[in-house]
Amino acid sequence: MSERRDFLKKSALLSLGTLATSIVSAKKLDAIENISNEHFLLEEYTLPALPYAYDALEPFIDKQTMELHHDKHHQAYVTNLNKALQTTKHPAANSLEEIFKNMASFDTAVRNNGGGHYNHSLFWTLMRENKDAKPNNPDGKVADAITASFGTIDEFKKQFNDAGAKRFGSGWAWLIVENKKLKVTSTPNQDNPLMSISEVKGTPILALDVWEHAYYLKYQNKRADYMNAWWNVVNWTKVNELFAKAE
Ligand code: MN3
Repeated sequence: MSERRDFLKKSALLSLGTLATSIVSAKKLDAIENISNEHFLLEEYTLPALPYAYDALEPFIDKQTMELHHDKHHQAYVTNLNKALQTTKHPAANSLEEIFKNMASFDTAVRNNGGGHYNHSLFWTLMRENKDAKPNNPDGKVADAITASFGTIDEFKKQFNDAGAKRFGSGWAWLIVENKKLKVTSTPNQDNPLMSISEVKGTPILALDVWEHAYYLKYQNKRADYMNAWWNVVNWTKVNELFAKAE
């Protein structure tokens, strides 16, 4: 039993007040535990499967990087998030969205690993195979919105690449929707624009991981080369889906 469940069970027992614990039947204990489960038991987060094979993003993002990035790095965020939440008693701890809205009242482990889990889960879905290196420009409504906000697609890409390049150390570049407007921004570490503590807030519709673990095996210190290559595998269908929901 987790510490949290144990704590809740003890609280439930205490709330019975005058009833001595010795006369609470096993059946009642079960009932108390079920109530606790229903209302308080936190979700265990799990690693989502990649929506494609590890080598699907070749030659732009290599198989070994994808294996390590997904199976080791993302898995570690999931494991450590579950661990950190076991001892968290905050009433908003039941969903990542609620946690992000109340980010300042959670500890660093929840912030880093909750962000890590959310950001990577989103990131995998924002890429797709493009083995023949076909031109992969934005299409649909998001293309119109990008042109309206940034002038041209190239200007948008330039601003996005700048956001990634100028993020010192580890972090993410983002395209977000805020008050029906598109904005490019970046965050440090595993922060994201949904977090209350984020300098620029909004709903992410495109995300790029610029941590060294995302590119170092293939691109070494050349983050700009990785970012340029990444545009080939952006899943604009998914970006359009997120844009439609965020508008
Ligand atoms: Mn990463």
